[in-house]
Amino acid sequence: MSVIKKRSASKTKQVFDLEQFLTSSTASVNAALDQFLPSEKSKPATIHKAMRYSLFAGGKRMRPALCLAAAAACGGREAEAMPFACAVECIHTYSLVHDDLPAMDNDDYRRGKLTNHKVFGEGIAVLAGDALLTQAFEIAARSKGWPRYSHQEIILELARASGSLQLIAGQVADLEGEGKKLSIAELKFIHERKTSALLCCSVRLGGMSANCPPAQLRALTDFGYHVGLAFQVIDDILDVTQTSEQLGKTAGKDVAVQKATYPAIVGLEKSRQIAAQLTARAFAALKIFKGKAIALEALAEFLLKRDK
Ligand code: GRG
Repeated sequence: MSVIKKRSASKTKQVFDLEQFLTSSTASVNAALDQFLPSEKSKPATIHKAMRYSLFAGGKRMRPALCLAAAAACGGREAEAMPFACAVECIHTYSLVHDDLPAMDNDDYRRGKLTNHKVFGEGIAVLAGDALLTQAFEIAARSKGWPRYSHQEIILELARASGSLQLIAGQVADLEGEGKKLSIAELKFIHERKTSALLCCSVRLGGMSANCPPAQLRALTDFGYHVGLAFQVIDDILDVTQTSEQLGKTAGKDVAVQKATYPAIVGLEKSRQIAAQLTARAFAALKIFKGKAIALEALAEFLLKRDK
């Protein structure tokens, strides 16, 4: 059953205009990122050009959207969640820039454009990634704190999600797993850290920006965790079913480097079932919002059905 608004949607069921939400949230996030980042002319211009090149290369802005949607579910305002929406996008973009480096995945295309190191060279790409990661913490530190959530907790949230026990842990396990036969449990360990941790952090920060009560934060954590896992299963499916043009990055890479993925271990059909089950778990977590989390529901549905 879809919650996303369609032309023929029934009048009785609550539906959500996700297209309008994404168009508007992407525009606001892009404008805010433009304000938060040093201008291209700031010296040395090369690093600021490189940071902006990848940040504004045309990502889907799913983490910011999840952050803003979580804030809305908790009755918060977009402006209060915006610094965190931008911070998570900076961390995400840093991880992509570094992931594409020759020492990692060695990719030539990302977000439909040449990768950062192909345009600016490896040294600047490493530094652009470093600077984007640091920028995220500066943005969060400049934001305001809330009665329930201090700056310390907010910074800790970002540090944990991007540190050596989460995002980096997932990347390390991913690199070390190449060419090896991994179990489903080992693959889940990678997905939880490489992908789910930052998506979950995005949702949690949205709730925290609305000063949400603990029960709502627990529900958002449950939602973010399952949506994050589903996101990576779908990403693995798209890698084998879509073209490089559709994805804006090299398709078929996982098979080429013998990466353990759900499609490789359980096949495409079972992978689709697993992604749908994870999304259903995410939906179930939103019950306590009693219909106020419709933007999150629509995003979870969209992420399950996405084709890029
Ligand atoms: C510290 C040297 C060094 C490297 C770290 C942590 C890391 C590199 C890489 C993270 C691993 C990674 C790229 C995980 C994949 C997550 C994922 C599915 C990304 C794609 O997200 P989308 O589809 O991308 O939202 P867009 O471009 O739309 O934002």
